[in-house]
Amino acid sequence: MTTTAEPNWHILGAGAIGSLWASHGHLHGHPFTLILRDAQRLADYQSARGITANLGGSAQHLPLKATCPSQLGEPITHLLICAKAQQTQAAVAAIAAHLSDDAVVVLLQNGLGTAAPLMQHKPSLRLLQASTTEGVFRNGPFSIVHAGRGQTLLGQSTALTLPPMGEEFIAGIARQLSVGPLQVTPVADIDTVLWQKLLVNCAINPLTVKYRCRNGELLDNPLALQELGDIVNEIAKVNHALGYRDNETELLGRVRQVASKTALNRSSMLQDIEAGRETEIEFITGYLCRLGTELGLSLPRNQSLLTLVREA
Ligand code: KPL
Repeated sequence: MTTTAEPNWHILGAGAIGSLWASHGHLHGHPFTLILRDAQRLADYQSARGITANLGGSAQHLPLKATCPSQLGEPITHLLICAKAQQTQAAVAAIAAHLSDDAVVVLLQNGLGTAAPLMQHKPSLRLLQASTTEGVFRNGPFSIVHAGRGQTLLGQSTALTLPPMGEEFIAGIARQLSVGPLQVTPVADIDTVLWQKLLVNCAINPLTVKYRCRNGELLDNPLALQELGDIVNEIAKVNHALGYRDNETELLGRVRQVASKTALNRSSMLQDIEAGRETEIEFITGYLCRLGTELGLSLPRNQSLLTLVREA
């Protein structure tokens, strides 16, 4: 599938999603280069001799191309950012000197609020955003399991008022990022996709931290289910104030559907808490609460979950 004209894509963030893309790329003749945090992490990766990936079936060892900020040579012209929202600014700052001014950058992560600071940093980047429901988790250092198939959507946010890149250009980027079973579909309105994903994450992720449970267990626990309803009630107010049409019942239906489809998942936020890592809460519930304040809405349930996760 690779032709010599294919651009050289780098992936920033070798967590579950970044490693998933790099693994499928490697297997399908599209060698992405993973950018690891620092020289120590790269040395650890080299000792592990690559990524162990269970992509359905049995685990395999994949010697993916990897580097770190201090060893970057060539300019980065195409960058897929899979770093967690809370790590994005620092991770981009570490490679900024190597990032072409007009690089194509695709932001693929949970949460909202990282795109605008990125553009302030480098105003002529060609920034696209993506959202995925591929189910993947880390089961050890440099080891991932692709547990469930999902959908990946890509588009240009209108919130950033950048020059339009055009459908054909975006379709070309979607094709370049479609590797093996990972298909990336261009969409006209990525802002709505990202917003709806944020709402689902606001409802499910912090509650799984509160109840220390898998996504599906929120539906089996009457207390958690009641709280899910209360949270969605507040979310619906913000949704309405922003002019979106879907009402509280529809939002709750969507949240319940995701919780049920991903019933056996431990949410990414719960996984972060259990591993002692910083969570994405400021870019999920924190983002919603800041928006609520700007809109003059009070969101006490979400605010108290924000506090709970910050202190967890
Ligand atoms: O996106 C997710 C996450 O865990 O971050 C959900 C949809 C809740 C699936 O686990």
